[in-house]
Amino acid sequence: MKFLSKLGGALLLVALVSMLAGSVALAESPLQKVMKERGLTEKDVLAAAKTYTPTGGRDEYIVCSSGGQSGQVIFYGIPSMRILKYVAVFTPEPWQGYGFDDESKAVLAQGRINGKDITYGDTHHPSFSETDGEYDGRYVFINDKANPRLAVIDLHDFETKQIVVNPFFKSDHGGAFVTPNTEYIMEASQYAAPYSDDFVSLNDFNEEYRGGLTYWKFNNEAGRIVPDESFTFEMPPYSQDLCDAGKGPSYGWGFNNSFCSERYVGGIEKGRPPYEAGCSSKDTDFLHITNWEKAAELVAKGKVKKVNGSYMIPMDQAIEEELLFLVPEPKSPHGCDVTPDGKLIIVSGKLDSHAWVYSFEKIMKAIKDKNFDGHDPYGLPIIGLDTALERSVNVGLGPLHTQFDSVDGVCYTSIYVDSQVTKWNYRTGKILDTIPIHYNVGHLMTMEGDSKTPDGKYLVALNKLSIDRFNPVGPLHPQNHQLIDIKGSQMELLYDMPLPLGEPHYAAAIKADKLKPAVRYQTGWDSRSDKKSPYRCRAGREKTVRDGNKVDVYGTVIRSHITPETIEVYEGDTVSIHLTNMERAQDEVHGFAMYGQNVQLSIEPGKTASTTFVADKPGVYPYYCTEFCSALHLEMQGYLLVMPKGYKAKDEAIVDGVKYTKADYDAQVATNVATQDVINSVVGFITSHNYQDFATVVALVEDATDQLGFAEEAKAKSEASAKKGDYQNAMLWANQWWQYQVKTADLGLRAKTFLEQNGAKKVK
Ligand code: K7E
Ligand code: CUA
Repeated sequence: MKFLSKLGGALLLVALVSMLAGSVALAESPLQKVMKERGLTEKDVLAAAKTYTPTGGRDEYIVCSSGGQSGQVIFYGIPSMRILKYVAVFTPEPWQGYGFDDESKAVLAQGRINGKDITYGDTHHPSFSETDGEYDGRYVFINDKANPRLAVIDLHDFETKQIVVNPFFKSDHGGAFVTPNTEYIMEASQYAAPYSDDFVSLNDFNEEYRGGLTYWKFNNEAGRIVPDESFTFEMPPYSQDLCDAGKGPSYGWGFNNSFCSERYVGGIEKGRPPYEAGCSSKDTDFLHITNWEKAAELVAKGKVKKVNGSYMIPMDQAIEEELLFLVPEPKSPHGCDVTPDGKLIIVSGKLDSHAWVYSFEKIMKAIKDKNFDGHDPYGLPIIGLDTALERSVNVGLGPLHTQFDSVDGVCYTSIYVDSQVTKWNYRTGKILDTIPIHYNVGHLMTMEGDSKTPDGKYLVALNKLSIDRFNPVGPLHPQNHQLIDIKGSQMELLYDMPLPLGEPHYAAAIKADKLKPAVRYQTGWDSRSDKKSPYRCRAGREKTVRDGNKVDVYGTVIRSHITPETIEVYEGDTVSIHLTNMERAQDEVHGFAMYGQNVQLSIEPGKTASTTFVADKPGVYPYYCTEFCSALHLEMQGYLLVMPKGYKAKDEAIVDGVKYTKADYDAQVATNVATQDVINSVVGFITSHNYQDFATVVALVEDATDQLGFAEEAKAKSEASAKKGDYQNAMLWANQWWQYQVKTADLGLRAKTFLEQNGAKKVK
C-alpha cells in the first residue's frame, strides 16, 4: 500500500510537473512577445541576429559605395549596414567644409573643365588601392562618369586629396579599376567624342570621334596620380564600358568591354532610328585587351608621343607594337571581371542570357600564333570567339556583373531583367543557386571580391529600384542595398538598406582591420595638400596682419573659444581667416560659421582651415562654432565688424553687463578650490594605475594637462587683478580658470572610467 501510494504520489508529481512545464511553454518569452507584436518569423529574427551590432560594437567589413549623382562616396559597415560617413569628392559638402574652406576649394578647382567649375559628379566605381592583388587600406579611387574625372581619397583621414581631368575624353565609365600594385588606375571613356574641345560634325563620327582607355600612373609614396607619366590608348569610337586589370598570370594586361561597336549615330528628331536600336543590332561587341606593362615600357623609353600634353598611343602604334587586341563578346555587354586567379575573364551581355568565360591562356596563344579572325575597321586584330572562349553559361536574362566567392570557381552574377542573383561555378558551368532581388539588381559585391583572395561571406546587391520596400517618400525613392548571407550553400537575404543620396552603382568592401585612420592631425596641418599649413598658428600667437586691403587673421580654436573673438576690418577688404584647432583630444572638432558670407569650416583636431571672402558691405557679422564641442559651446562665438571706409573707432572700453564684487570673487575662488580637490583625486587615481599602457588614456591625460595649464594661466591673471583690487577682472578670470578646470575634470573622469572598465592595474 505504502509502495502504491508512493507510486501514486510520484505519478501525480510527474503529471504536475509536466502540466507546469506545459504552462511554462505556453507563456510567451519576451522574444516571442516581440516576434508576435511585430509579425516576425524565426527566419527574420535569425537575420536580425546576424546583422545586429550592439552599442559600441564594430563591423567586420567597411564598404565604400559610390554615391552616384551626389558626387560623393558612402562608407558603411557590414554586417550592420550602418552608414558611417559620406565623403565629399566632386561636390561641395558643408559638414566637412568641403568646397567652403580655401584648402578644399583648391582640390575642387583641379576638377574644372575648360575653366568651368563643375560642382557635382556622377560617381560609379570605387576601387581600393592594392598591394600584390590584395586591398591594402591606403586609398580609394572613384570616377565621375559625366565629366571624365578621377579622384583620390586618402583612407588615413577619409578626405579627397586630388582630382584629375582626362585630357582626351568627354565622359568616362570604365573607372576606377586598379592594377595589382596600384601602379595604374584604369579609366575608359564611354561616349565617343573628338579628343579636342573643338566642334566636329557627327558626319565625321567614324574618322574623328574616338573612344579610349587611360592608364593613370599612381605614385604610391606621394599618394597622388601623376598625369605626366600617365598614358591613353586610342580606341575606336565604340562605347568602352567597364574594365578590370589582369593579375597572376594575366598581370600586365587590362581588359575592357564595349557596346555600340555598330558605331551607330542616332537622330530620332530627324527620323533616324534611335541609339538604342542602332547600338544593339549586331550580335556581338568587342572585349578590348591591352598590354599596359609593355605600353609603360614604351612610354619610359620615350617611344610614345604626347597629344594635348599627355601620352597617347595611337591605334596604328598599338597594332604595330602588339598592344591592343579585340575578341567578340555577347551583345551589349556590361561588366568585365577577371577571376581571382587571373586565368579567366567573365563578360556578360545585357541582351543575352549568358555569361561568357574567356581563357587568358587561349588569348595569349592566339596572339603568339597571330591567329586572328580578321580586323576591325581600324585594323585592330580580332581573336576568334571560339579561339578565346572557355565556355558560356546560361545564368538568366540580362546578366551584368560578376563577383567571386572564397570557394574556388564559385561566383555570383547579377541578373538585371530577371531581378535575381545567380550563384554558379565558372569552372564547371553549373548553376548552384538563385535568389530573387528587389528590384533590378545592377552591380553586386562580395567581401574583398575584387582581390585575388575574396572573402565571400556576404554579398550586397546594389538595386536600381526600391519600389515598395520602404515607407514612401514621394516619387523619388531611395536606392536599396540588399545584404545577403552567402556563407551557406543557399543564399539568404538578411537586410534592406535605403541609400538616400544618389544611385550607388558600385561598391567595394574591405576588412575593417586593414583601415588605420588617424585620430588627429599634426598641429597646423593642411589636410588637402598633406603639408604643414603656412597659415598655422599656436596658442598665444594669434595675430591679424594687414597688407593694403588684404587682411589675414591667424587664429585658434579650442574649447570653448575662438581667438580672436573680435575681427575688425574695413569695407572692401579681402579677409582671410585661418583657424587652427589646438585640440589633441579625439573627436574634438570645432566648426566655424559666419552670417552672410557663405562660410562654414570643419576644423578637426590639429587641422588648419582657411576661408577667404571680400567684406564688401559694412555691418556686424556674428560667427560661432558649429560643433557642439563642450558645455560652453554656445558661448564659442565672436564678431566680424566690417567698418565703413574712414570709420574711427571710439576710444572707450566696453561696458560689462554685470558688475562683480569681492564677495563674488571669493565665492568663485572657493568653488575653484573645491573643483581642484576633485581633479587632484582623479589625478591620484590615474597616476596610481598603469594608465600609460592605454593609448586612449594617455591622449586624454595629455589633453587634461593642457587644459590644466590654461587654468593656471587664468588663475594667475585672476589673482593679479584681485591684488590690484580690480574685482571685476579678478572675478571674470576666476571664472575662466574654473572653465578650464571643468574641462580638465571632464577629461580626467573619462580617463578614470576607461581605466576602471578596461582592467587597469594598480601600480603604486
Ligand atoms: Cu551602373 Cu558599373 Cu556604372 Cu553597372 S554601372 S549597373
Ligand atoms: Cu567648438 Cu562648439
